[in-house]
Amino acid sequence: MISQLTSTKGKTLSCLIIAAGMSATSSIAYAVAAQPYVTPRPSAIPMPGLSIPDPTQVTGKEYSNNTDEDFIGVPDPMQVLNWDGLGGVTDGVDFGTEYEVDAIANAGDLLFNSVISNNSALLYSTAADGNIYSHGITGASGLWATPPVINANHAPYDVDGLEVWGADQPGDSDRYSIAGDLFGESVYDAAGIGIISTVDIATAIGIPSMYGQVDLDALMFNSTGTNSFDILFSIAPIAGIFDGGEIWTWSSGAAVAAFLNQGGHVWDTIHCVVCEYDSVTENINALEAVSSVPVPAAVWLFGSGLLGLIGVARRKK
Ligand SMILES: [Ca+2]
Ligand SMILES: [Ca+2]
Ligand SMILES: [Ca+2]
Ligand SMILES: [Ca+2]
Repeated sequence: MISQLTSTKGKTLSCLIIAAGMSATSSIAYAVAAQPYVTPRPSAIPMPGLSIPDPTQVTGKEYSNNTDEDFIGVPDPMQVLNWDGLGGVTDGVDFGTEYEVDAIANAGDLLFNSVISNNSALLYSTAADGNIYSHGITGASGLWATPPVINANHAPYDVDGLEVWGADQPGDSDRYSIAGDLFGESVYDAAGIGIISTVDIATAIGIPSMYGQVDLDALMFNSTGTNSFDILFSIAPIAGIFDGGEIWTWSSGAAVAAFLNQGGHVWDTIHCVVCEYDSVTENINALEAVSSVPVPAAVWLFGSGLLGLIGVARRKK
């Protein structure tokens, strides 16, 4: 059956069938037939506002699991995944082969200024948690995406990096951090060059001598010049000081960072993250923003339905 499909129907489909075939014999994790990745609509520019579109309406979605894996769930350090919001996943950018990626962003995150001025909803995940939550500009919290919606083939155990609104191709996530902030760097560019150090982050949050304990674990990024930027970030917990649920905004030219003020409150240490939507822990380990899309949802729903019909028609031939 596999060879028949391979000879008549091209590489992508045959690979999916083979992956599904393997699942039946080699691992319970692959017992579900592979969900094909559906190429989404073209990149869109979101508009600030009250609206919180669902994942199927948001373009260019990427995530990182903890621990890093490829699209069928095989461990693969520094591999980032594209997800279509219908359960389909494919490999995205791969930053290397050695370390665990624990934060991703684009150099020009589209809603950066909008979310820090409370004109867009925040998206976040917490540690040991595969869900993604939304926090609207009025303070309403919601569950934005569950693990099976993110990846029906291999539900993420812990989403630890999130990026949306980019192009549907590898390379949209071009800023990242690695677990533990090894080598004294908190943020790397796409070439693997450290551009924000642990000393920079420690100094900005008021603990300069403790830079060795800093591990940036969630990031949004906004370039403002060749060597200048604004960032939104969280760090892993530091016992007795930070619980990891803090979200700071910091400009490269500023002496200190400030806690984000979004959705009716400040995201400081006192704020209870778990109380927002029964998240698993206080530690926020993925950050993004979401807002209205500039076309009616019905158009995209129609488009998705059309793609589905084309797929069915092809399979019946
Ligand atoms: Ca990861
Ligand atoms: Ca998580
Ligand atoms: Ca890190
Ligand atoms: Ca954190």
